[in-house]
Amino acid sequence: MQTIVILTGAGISAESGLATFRDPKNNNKGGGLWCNHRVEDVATPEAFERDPILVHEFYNQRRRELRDAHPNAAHLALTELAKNFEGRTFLITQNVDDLHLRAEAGKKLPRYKLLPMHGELRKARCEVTEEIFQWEDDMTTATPCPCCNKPGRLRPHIVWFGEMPLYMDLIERMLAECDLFISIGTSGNVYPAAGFVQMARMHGKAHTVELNMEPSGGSSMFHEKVYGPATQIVPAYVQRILTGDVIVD
Ligand code: BJW
Repeated sequence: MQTIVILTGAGISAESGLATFRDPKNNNKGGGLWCNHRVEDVATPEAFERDPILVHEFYNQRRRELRDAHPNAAHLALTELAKNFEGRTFLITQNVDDLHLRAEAGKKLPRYKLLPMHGELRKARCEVTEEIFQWEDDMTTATPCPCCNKPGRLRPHIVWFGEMPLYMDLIERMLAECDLFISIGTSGNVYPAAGFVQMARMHGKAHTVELNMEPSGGSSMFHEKVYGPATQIVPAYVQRILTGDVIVD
């Protein structure tokens, strides 16, 4: 086995205390809603144009919550995989939190690449110049842009509905080349990520595995499925890979 592609979603960060998007049992976070708004209503360029104060507040709140969150055993297990697997590991995350990055803790992992395809909460982007900045604090319509020094030009560096996800060329290449595709903690509702399992099977030779709390929308597409909390099933599956217990043709 030479190449592993992993796709993660909100479920991998749930046990770090970060809310998922669509879990009806997400009771203290309003059933997967944010202040009665569906993510589809706040995460669009049209919503940002219509009500930038509301959209900034959505991301400011999540950026604040991220300060108290820490990588959990599932994030750490994937870093161990990247460190010890002798082939290449591509970790595509739909999450905009930085918990995979923090799990790496500055380690040098030469055959590994992290691809945050829906952007990064701790980054801001100038709508005029497209320049990207590290961003830790709240952002408002009055915040001056660091490159043009004008207010109203900064937006969260997030891929909203209707926008093209990042790294798609590399992702499509890797899906066609990979031997093992693992999907972790995602409901399979949002494209193109929801279609990666089909791409890995149709264009490539991958063995496909779903690790999730419950069957996702696309669960029938996977060769192998394990259900349970990510902090338990991900370290166990990584152990299986590293001990040669996952056989791929
Ligand atoms: C646990 C757990 C535990 C819980 N352990 N597991 C009609 C048909 C097809 C497509 C479209 C369509 N109409 C529009 C589209 C396209 C659209 C889309 O998919 N819409 C759908 C709503 C239908 N997609 C787009 O617009 C994308 N761009 C695009 O398509 O560009 C064109 C293109 C063409 C060709 C090639 C490529 C591109 C952009 C999508 C942007 C998504 N953005 C968001 C918000 C921004 C980021 C942010 O604010 O955080 O990204 S939406 C939101 O959903 C977020 C997430 O990354 C994404 C996925 O959610 P995820 O991670 O799956 O979370 P949940 O909550 O849904 O699921 C959690 C799972 O974890 C559950 O299964 C739980 O069981 C599990 N779980 N606890 C293990 N402890």
